Amino acid sequence: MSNHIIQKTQAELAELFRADLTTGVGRSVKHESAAKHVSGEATYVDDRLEFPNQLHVYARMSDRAHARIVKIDTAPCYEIPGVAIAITSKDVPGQLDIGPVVAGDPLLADGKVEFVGQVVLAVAANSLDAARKAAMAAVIEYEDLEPVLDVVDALRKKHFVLDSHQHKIGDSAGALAAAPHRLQGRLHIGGQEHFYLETQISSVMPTEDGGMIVYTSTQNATEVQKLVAEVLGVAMHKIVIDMRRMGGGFGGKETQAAGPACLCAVVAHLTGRPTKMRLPRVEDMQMTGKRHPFYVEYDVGYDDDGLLQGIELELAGNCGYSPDLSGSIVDRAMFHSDNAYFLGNATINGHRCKTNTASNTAYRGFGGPQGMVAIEQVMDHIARQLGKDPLEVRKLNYYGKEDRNITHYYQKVEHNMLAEMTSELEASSDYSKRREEIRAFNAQSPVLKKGLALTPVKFGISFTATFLNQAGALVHIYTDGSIHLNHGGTEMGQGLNTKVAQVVAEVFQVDISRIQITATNTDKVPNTSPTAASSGADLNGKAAQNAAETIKQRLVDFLVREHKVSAEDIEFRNGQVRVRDQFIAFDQVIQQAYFAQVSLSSTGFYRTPKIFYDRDKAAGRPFYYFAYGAACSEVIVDTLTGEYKMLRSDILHDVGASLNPAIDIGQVEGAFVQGMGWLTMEELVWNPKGKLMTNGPASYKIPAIADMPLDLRVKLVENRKNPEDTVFHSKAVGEPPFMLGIAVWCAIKDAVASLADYRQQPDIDAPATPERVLWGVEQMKKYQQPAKAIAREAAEPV
Ligand code: MTE
Ligand code: QUE
Ligand code: MOS
Repeated sequence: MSNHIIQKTQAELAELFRADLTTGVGRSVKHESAAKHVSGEATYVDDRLEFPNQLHVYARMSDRAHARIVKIDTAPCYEIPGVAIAITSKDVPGQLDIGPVVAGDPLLADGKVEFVGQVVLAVAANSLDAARKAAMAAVIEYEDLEPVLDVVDALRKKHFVLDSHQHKIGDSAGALAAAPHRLQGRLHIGGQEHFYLETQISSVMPTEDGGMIVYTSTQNATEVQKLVAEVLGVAMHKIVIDMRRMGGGFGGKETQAAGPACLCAVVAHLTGRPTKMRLPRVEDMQMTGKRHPFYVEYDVGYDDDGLLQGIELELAGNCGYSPDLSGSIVDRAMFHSDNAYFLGNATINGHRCKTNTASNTAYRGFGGPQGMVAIEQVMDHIARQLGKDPLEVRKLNYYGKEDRNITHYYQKVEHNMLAEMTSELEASSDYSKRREEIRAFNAQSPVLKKGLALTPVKFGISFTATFLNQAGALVHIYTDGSIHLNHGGTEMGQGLNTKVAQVVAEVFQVDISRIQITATNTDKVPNTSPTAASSGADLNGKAAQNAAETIKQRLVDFLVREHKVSAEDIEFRNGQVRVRDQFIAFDQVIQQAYFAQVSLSSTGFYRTPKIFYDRDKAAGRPFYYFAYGAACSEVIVDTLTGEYKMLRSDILHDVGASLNPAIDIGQVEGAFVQGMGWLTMEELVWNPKGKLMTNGPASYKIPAIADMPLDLRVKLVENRKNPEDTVFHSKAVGEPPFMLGIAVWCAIKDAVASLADYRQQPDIDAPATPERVLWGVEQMKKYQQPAKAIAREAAEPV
């Protein structure tokens, strides 16, 4: 090995040493792939050079919501030129079921279909076109069965995919009976399509010894590895998953990436040929699960001030046809049905309703948003009954610092920041002044009505399935001083790779350009948890820090021996190492260590401390800590059409000591807009036969630039480290700000409530589409004074 390193003088090195590292933690280092995202050079699975002799797979979907399969004839498929194979459930060599936690998801329909979009058979051909033609040529005969399409219907029939579960604290029945006031209500909360830009895709190459290498867009590499092994009936060590980046995941690639990967693997196994499958958008939208729609019933007791005395909640998640992750998702809805509020006496029942629709799955917030929408509806409802500003009722019910701080699952809420954050946001958003201005505006504006709402977010960080809170990493330093980094997390645009590289840069005190992050790969870091629950940086950052610290300690030990100094004499800083008063460039230290036979590679591991949860008792500390946020949103509603515009949103969000403020602000903005889209414009519509009609961008509307609040002000809480020992005292950011979007939904309801002098709660289910807003307007008109209604008609010529 020749020495290419340019020797610097001691004075030059000393000067470099004193300068600050610009790419460690806490700095707005740009996303590792930012330039490639913009130029189009970032490689996604479909951009990979194709393997010679590759097959394309196309799946034939069920067009029935519930039916027995009487006959499948694949003979006509083979009449299409270029067709290699048509497969049905009978052709799967190993296990057919790919359910992630419990069985229920057959890779290919097995004797029956349970939703429109379920995969019945798949065809592999030389071209996608031939595969599609052939798949459509197959003959499938059904005998229709009665479908269940409505969540309330499923709830009443106790048609569930998993057992119901209860969280209970105190005596809710007694508290409700004794409360000075009591009200009941019900609410439908819609689902949400993930609309990742890159649809589900996998490409599989058969290797030696019956193995497979799988390039796939997944948040959950180990799960895909396990399921591919299971459907092939081989050991996991035969299967390698490689995942460089996703074009968005949002929870939709936690379990649902496995289907295409397994179909490709089966085809590759049966034909010996490399195989690729990419779902066209309309099929992705019908085949894969979405956010769970929820139906909620509430019964609450409160006093004259609006302080909760007791609450009973029924949360019914529409899980679709199979369990998937619905056990944990409805649990998380239950865990977040307090949001920021001390419930006191509470009974919360969570139900997992089975309907004949695609199996609903993880989506940013993982059920938490649905639970929080329920309690925010309750806060609004109480405020309207008492004629109070909803913010007053919210603040009154916040968890306390010293008392009133036990959740309904017996975790104590520590380090609660919401009182201070709410005051700060109230001041910076000019809440009270604008509240007055809006009342005055509405009083003189007969058609256009403004609304305002300030809502909090408290989101529990950790997988509630405690065992998932672990991560691994692998760090190599090569002899030229360049660093190769791998960890168990996956990059989906959220900046995880950048953050983990910043952590390693910080430990070694080197520039981030020295660190190469490589694709997530199951033969480098095994047994990974899904990149989910917002914990990617918390878990993998700590694991990578652990690996880097191990190597650094070896370097220190070596320098101590070599230079006969003590460990305190050694300091790593900005690409240099100071050994007492001598400065050595980092790459030279690495070279010396190599020649001294020091290992320059290490794994790292991390498990979250302090957490435990006993689901049978529904008690414990499922969350390591909470992330907090608050949003204040103003909207204007046209009460003749139900249309509205977002005028302004002010956000204050807590990320502890940010690993990367630019990335974190991007996450807050993106999550807020995605949450707002869910609760306002994104509407899923099925026809009476259970077919999803909103199956493309023309009929399913996600927020675009014109839907942004005209004025959006995002601020991170400053100088507030996470009190827990998280990676450099940061906090998770991926999901919590999604729920800031609730402020927009509440502001729309506020504008409509102005029609009945803020004394009635309009029944506006989510999403608050213009149609629903208009119904809310009609409902409010019933409460208006007759004289006022006449005056209004006179004032508004039609
Ligand atoms: N940001 C982008 N750009 N794309 C995504 O798919 N997924 C979200 C969030 N932010 C997502 C995203 C979801 S659902 C989660 S759980 C977290 O990122 C996962 O990454 P993290 O744990 O590294 O924050
Ligand atoms: C949040 C999450 C997940 C979760 C729990 C959370 C999640 C997830 C699982 C899960 C649970 C049990 C399993 C499993 C996964 O739980 O994403 O494989 O056996 O996958 O609070 O995001
Ligand atoms: Mo996120 S829903 O936990 O992938």
